Amino acid sequence: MTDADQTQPTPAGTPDSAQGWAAHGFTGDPARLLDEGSLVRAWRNRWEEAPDRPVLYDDTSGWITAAELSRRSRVIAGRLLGAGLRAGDRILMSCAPSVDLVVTHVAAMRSGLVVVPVNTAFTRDELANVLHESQARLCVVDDPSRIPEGPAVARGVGPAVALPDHEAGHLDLAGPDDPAMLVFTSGTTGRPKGVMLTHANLLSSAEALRIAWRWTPADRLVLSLPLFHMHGLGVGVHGTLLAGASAVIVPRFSPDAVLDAVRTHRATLLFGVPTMWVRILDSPRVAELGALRMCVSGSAPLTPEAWHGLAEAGGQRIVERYGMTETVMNVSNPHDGDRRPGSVGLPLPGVRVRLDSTSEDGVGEIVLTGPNVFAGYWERPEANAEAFTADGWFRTGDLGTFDHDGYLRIVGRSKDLIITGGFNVYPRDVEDVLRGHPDVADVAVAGEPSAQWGETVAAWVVCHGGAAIDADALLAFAAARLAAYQRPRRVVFVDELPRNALGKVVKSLLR
Ligand code: MLC
Ligand code: AMP
Repeated sequence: MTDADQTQPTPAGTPDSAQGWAAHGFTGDPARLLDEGSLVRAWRNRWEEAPDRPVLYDDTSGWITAAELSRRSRVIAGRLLGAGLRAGDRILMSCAPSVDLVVTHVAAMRSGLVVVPVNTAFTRDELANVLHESQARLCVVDDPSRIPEGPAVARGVGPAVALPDHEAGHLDLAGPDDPAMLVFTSGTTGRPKGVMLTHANLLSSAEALRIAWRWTPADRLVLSLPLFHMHGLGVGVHGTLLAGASAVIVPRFSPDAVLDAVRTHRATLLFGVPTMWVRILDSPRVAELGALRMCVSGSAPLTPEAWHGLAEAGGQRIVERYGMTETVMNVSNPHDGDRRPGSVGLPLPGVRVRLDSTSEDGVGEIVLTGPNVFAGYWERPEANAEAFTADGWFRTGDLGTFDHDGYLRIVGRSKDLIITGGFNVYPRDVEDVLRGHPDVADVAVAGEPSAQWGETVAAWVVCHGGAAIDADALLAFAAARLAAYQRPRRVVFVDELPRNALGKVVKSLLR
């Protein structure tokens, strides 16, 4: 699953992905995306080419150069290896964005460890669930009280990992097929699924973006995304280091904070989720976007209204792109040429895209293959069997259509998922929690449209006969068990839930 399979036939009517690659400025063999072998070796090459170049900034650390990143990550790698961690061991990280956190992430990858990034909003129970599944040997957290007791846990305190110093020895030994990250897609109830990403997955995707977005050492990214998801880490951090460029880390997003950073540091790039772009559009400072070379939106749909608003008020034709934890980045609007509102664009270099089970109106499930596609779910053979087609392409669970010239539009999802502000909420997780309330007889959770958040979480609840429960009490119950972004914003009490002949709730009838 790590090699792009160029021999697969594609059904008639499927655009040739290689034409998309050409539109992004890439021709030839996708294997070329892996020329540097692994992400860590590629980074090291950049540091050696220009050791004095500034690479990372935050208000606490100031600027650090490539040579300092190389040196500091070696120090932390020594501490991790000195604590007994070995290549392939998992290291859980759940911290606010900072230069120190990036240094630790780089150190772990250079040591051949497998980084398990975890949402900082997760409750203690959610974190315990991921810890249990991943069997991480070390946890790097801002707040050690979030880590449950467990014999296999050595505590790192703070992103700078307070462990004894130790000689690191040889680093950057990981090969393309070695695991680099294990990312859990949900942690609330049941068994979360861990996405195994190899060094080749991460390198090929970052390299495809470097080419497509004309990312050069002259670029400076304002990075105000969480560093536990593909958007902030796989695109923002990995892409910056691969391009030999620089990033200014703004740990707490606000339009003023990012626009101040753009101005102060003469930035060229800004990446965000649609909620961020909508907030910037509402800011009186939106015209300051004009100072940037390129703005990118992803993780959830950007409405054409917001796209046009940002073009008019901000002078930016936003590049919308489409990614996923399992596949890093898949499709992007082109740097040169038509950037089409409402479309996610053309397949990125190395990625082949087709639609399966297409209906008469041209809507089908988006399936794809390429060197970006993950190595499978951690210890979940049954989930792997469902996730791939008979010919080995990954089923995204997203529904799409192609424009006549091969531009992809995402028109819906076949998976039961709510995306709010760029964070994924699995309705099942929220339903399981609410069902745990003694007065709740039945419950269904679904997304409701929201101009700012894209979708918000809502719950339809049936109470046991005679039970007198109010929405506030139920929300307080949920608040103790769910991360803030997972909590319902609205509770609707109903006598019964609409079900089909098979007894399944018909969510479209709830709203
Ligand atoms: C925060 N809250 C959210 C929320 N974020 N609720 C729903 N959805 C969200 N996304 C909660 C807060 O905890 C708070 O709750 C209340 O909403 C208001 O908070 P806020 O201050 O207005 O929000 P803020 O902290 O500013 O966060 C908004 C945001 C953040 C947009 C900056 O959500 C964010 O960083 N999103 C980015 C997510 C991301 O990186 N996704 C990438 C996934 S990778 P209370 O109870 O305290 O009032 C992926 C692949 C790909 O999908 O293609 O990229
Ligand atoms: P995650 O598992 O958090 O990586 O979320 C991946 C999902 O985000 C995808 O399967 C899509 O449903 C959604 N997504 C990402 N980018 C876009 C986009 N530009 N437009 C619409 N949906 C998107």
